[in-house]
Amino acid sequence: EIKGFIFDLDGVITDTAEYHYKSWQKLADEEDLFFNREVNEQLRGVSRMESLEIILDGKEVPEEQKKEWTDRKNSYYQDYLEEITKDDILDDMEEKLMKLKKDGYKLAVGSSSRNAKKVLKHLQITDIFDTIADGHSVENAKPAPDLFLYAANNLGLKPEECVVLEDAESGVEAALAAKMKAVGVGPESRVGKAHLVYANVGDIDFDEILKKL
Ligand code: B16
Ligand code: MG
Repeated sequence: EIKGFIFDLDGVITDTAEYHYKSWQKLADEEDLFFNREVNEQLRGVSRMESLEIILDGKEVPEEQKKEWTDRKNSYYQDYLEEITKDDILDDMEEKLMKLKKDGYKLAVGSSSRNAKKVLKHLQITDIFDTIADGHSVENAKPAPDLFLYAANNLGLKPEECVVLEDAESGVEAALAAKMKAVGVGPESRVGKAHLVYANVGDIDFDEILKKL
């Protein structure tokens, strides 16, 4: 029986991917690193340092340099975050969240981002959630199941009682590794391993999810 929902943030509740992209692009231009939208696609749901490793593509760089680069990218990203408002909530996601809450389901955020709380604050939806699991919560990032297990534990639910909504392949894998029900948002090529797939956030149908999963 489904008792709770764990929502990924970037790509499910809001679209911060564009800001991540612009921030990495700025750093890459400054440091002469190869980067474009195609590379950016691979960074979906991936932690900050892991994202840099993907961009570096095997190129060896001293640790302090990596730290400085990820810090700089993050400062660009945080500047963009200042512009986020309630209008940046995707489609009718807030109404859907409120309906689930009213129906008695537990709600969590399960995001790789260390900026998740700041994003939620700007979107003004922090209080809807019973718990927020973010990039600070656990050691092992997605595709490890740790973040979602941490969220479920905070909700007081067993993994099989939770549905995860994810737009990233690494996130779907993490949900499956946690033995949770996975709903993918995006193309089959990316989230096809999920139990149920919707092409867009606006298509997500919670009555159908509750019936089918
Ligand atoms: P930060 P999610 C992820 O958020 C993003 O999709 C990913 O592109 C980003 O690198 C990661 O958060 C870390 O973000 O640099 O803010 O810690 O999809 O897991 O909500
Ligand atoms: Mg995501």
